[in-house]
Order: sequence, then structure tokens, then C-alpha cells
Amino acid sequence: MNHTPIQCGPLRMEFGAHVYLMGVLNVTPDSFSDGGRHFATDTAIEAGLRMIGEGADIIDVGGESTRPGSEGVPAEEELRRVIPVIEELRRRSPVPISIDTQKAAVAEAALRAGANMINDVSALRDPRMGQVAARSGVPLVLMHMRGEPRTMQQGEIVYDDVVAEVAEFLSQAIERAVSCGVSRERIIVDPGIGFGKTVEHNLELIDRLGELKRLGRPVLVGPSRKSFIGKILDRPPGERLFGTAAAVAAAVLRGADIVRVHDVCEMQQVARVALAVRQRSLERSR
Ligand code: HH2
Repeated sequence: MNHTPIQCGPLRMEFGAHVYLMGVLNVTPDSFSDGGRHFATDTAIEAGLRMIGEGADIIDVGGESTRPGSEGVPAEEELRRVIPVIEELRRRSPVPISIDTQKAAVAEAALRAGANMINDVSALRDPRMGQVAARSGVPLVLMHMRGEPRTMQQGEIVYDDVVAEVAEFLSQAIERAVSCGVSRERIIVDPGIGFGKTVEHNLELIDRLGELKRLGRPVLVGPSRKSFIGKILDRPPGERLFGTAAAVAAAVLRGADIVRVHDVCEMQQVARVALAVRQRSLERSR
């Protein structure tokens, strides 16, 4: 499906013919795969610039880990972590910056500091987030999560039909955002790989991504180094590069428009080849 292009800072995102690479920049001490690595402002900025050099289309800056079991941090601490990084990246590069936050106050300050997109893994749980997104007019990512990070992987995780339930949740989230004044044309949806899901649920969501495309919005997928890959391969996060490549290729073949990844250089190659196969197959079916 070809969507109306979305303007994200200087980047005009034209879906269908492109897959966009969102580079993960966690300014946190405790993220599951790169926690602590970019916690100092300077190293975070360097990492962001490196990803830009490697071809990232968007840099997703986050100051709060959402790994299973994490407690969350106060807004002041999140701001202290992300704002200097956003300001400096903005000063040094025109590449769009996305703010990965569940808090309206953090999103607002990040936009003032130069961010161009809001990535809200809680899909507007903060009642003010919709207004902030509407007023700023930036693209908004709405993601599915079962419960909250502290508890999402606890107990038995049961869905009757995970894809149908995620699609229904996202459809309602879109309507909630639209009722706050967010333009439908600027919304991007995300099935939330690893957020309250078993290995099978994650695989099912990637395999049936086409059903989420029926929501009529571009789809972002974030499988990078996640634990379903670790469980399949029995490998720690630092050894999930090839597993991530397989998940990215599968997601792109099934229609992903944006992939959120840690390893920009490698995944850009993977995404481009998978996109070439996807386009070939579309041409043949025309
Ligand atoms: N995954 C994570 C964080 N933000 N945002 C979107 N839209 N989609 C995702 O799948 C997604 C996300 C979790 O991964 P990571 O940032 O690497 O880890 P942590 O939350 O521990 O910082």
C-alpha cells in the first residue's frame, strides 16, 4: 500500500518504494542490549553521529529503558539525559530526530530542542500526549504494548489471536489520536515486538504484518536484538546481529516501512536487499 508521504523534519518519507532506518540511541544506564554504553552525553552524541554516517534516516533518542521489568524514571531525569543529546545532534546534523518517550512533558521539551517525531510506546497513555502531538504537527508512532514494561512479560501471556488484538488496539489508538487533533496522515503504527509477547506471538506478528498494513498507516517494526531472537538462537544481546538481520529481512518482505535497529550499517544492507525482493514480487503480481 502506498501512503501519503510524511514530512519528518527535512525528510519526506515516501512509503512503498523505500524502507527507512531508525537508529536506536538509548541514553540510559540499563537498556537491555546497549545499556550504559551511551549514557554519557558525549558518547551518546558520538554514537548518534556515527549512525547518521552509516545511513540512518532517523535517530530515535530515548532516556528511559522499556526493557521487561524496568521501573521507569522521573521526567526530570529523562530530560537531563535526552535534551543535551538532541540539542547537539540537531546542531551538528539535519537528520530527523525522534523522541522515544511515554511522557508528554518530555516529548514537548524534546520537540523544542529540535526533535521532529514522537515515538510513544504507550500509545498516548499520558493524557496530554495527544495534544502535544496535535499541536506540534510532527509524525507520531503509536505502539502496542500489553500492560506496562514493569509487568508486561510476567505471568502467562495469552491472546486469542495476537494479530487481531494488536490490530484492534492500534485501530483504537489511531482514533484516540485523531480525536485529540492529530492528523491521521501523520500516524505510524507499530506492533510492539517483545512488549508483552511470547516468541510465537512475535513471529506471528512479523509473519502476518500484512494484516496490520490494512490499518492504512505505515508500519514500523523494532525487532533489533530482542529476546525472541535470543531464545531462538540461545545467544545474548551482543550476539544477535544475524538473528536481527533475519527478522529485519522478514519484516521488510512482509511490508515494514520503517525498521528500528541498533546496527544501522548492517541492517541498511539487509533492508535494501529485502526491499528489492519485495518490489520484484509486487511487480510480478501486477
Ligand atoms: N522497542 C524498544 C524501545 N522503543 N519503540 C518502538 N516504536 N518500537 C519498538 O519495538 C521499541 C521502541 C525497546 O528496545 P531498546 O530501545 O533497544 O531497549 P530499552 O527499552 O531497554 O532501552
